Amino acid sequence: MAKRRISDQQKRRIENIQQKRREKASKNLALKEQQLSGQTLGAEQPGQIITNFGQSLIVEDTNKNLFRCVARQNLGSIVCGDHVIWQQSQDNEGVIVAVEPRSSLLQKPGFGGKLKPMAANIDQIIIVSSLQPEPSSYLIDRYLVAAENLPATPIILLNKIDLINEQNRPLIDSIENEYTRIGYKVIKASKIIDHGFDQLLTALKQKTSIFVGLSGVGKSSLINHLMPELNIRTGELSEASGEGTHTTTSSTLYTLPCGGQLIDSPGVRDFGLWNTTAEDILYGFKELREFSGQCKFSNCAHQSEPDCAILQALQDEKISPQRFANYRKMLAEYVATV
Ligand SMILES: Nc1nc2c(ncn2[C@@H]2O[C@H](COP(=O)(O)OP(=O)(O)OP(=O)(O)O)[C@@H](O)[C@H]2O)c(=O)[nH]1
Ligand SMILES: [Mg+2]
Ligand SMILES: [Zn+2]
Repeated sequence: MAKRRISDQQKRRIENIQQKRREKASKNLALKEQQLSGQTLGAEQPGQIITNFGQSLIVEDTNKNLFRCVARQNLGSIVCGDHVIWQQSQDNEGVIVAVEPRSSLLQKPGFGGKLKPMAANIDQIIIVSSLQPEPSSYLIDRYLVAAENLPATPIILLNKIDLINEQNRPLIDSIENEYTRIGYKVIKASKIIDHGFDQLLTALKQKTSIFVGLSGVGKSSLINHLMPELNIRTGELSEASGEGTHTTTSSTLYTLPCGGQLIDSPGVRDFGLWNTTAEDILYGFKELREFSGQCKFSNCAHQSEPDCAILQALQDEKISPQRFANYRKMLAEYVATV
């Protein structure tokens, strides 16, 4: 992936701006804390983070009411899906005083390669691809590596299938066949022809899932189609946050009528892996992982070693050449060779 080149001067300027913003934010927080300490706070109670707007976080209480909260300092980053302990300060406001331990934390590389937490306590990652923009098996495979290592169950969703035509049908069919063969659930969907939503709902039941994928693949549209009553909820959220219309700029958690929770995440232009080792990447290719235990050498790099079970499986067509090529490409891209 081409790295963006920025000059030292630009770097210093960006760092300066960020430092000023951090100072301003901590001043704001201190002020808010001062105001809060002057108020009587309600009893400590459990809640869940619905979304994080930076300075304010939206907490849902056990009665599904929403509260705009600030967090006490030193709680670290708090993200969508987090379970917290909070206290009410005013009518619709409160303060978060503790974060419960997480079962998982999904992160993505942010500016300058620093990992940015996206969402917590995820069971399933729904990798959304579409016909427009076109699906890429390399992107799907990078998301699969991230999901397998989290760990969370990945599901592949091919969206906008109303746009299937003679030219793109072979690509869609091959993606569907390939990933189904490996053992992943593949769901084809379209809001235009109302396809795939029963299958999607069944998969989402009783789980906490997150939609991830490129910008424009239709993640928010899928949620709107699943829950037509959502507009009310969106209005509620905007009101609680005071930030006006809610767009997909931060991850947001929705509770499904059938049980289960679904997080809409802002789309990305690309998805890279960070802090990834060769072991993580192999672990993320689950059909390759299964063969790797049978290699002759325990430290086999699966490149040209004798009696390599992965290379043998490739020859026997038990592993697809496309997946193997993506595995090698990912190693070359993300793991420095010594
Ligand atoms: N043809 C077709 N278009 C669709 C379908 N679903 C969504 N779209 C269109 O795709 C565009 C992007 O949809 P969004 O739902 O905003 O995409 P998103 O993934 O949430 O995008 P970000 O929030 O930027 O990540 C919109 O113009 C939708 O109308 C579909 O099933 N078929
Ligand atoms: Mg969206
Ligand atoms: Zn091997």
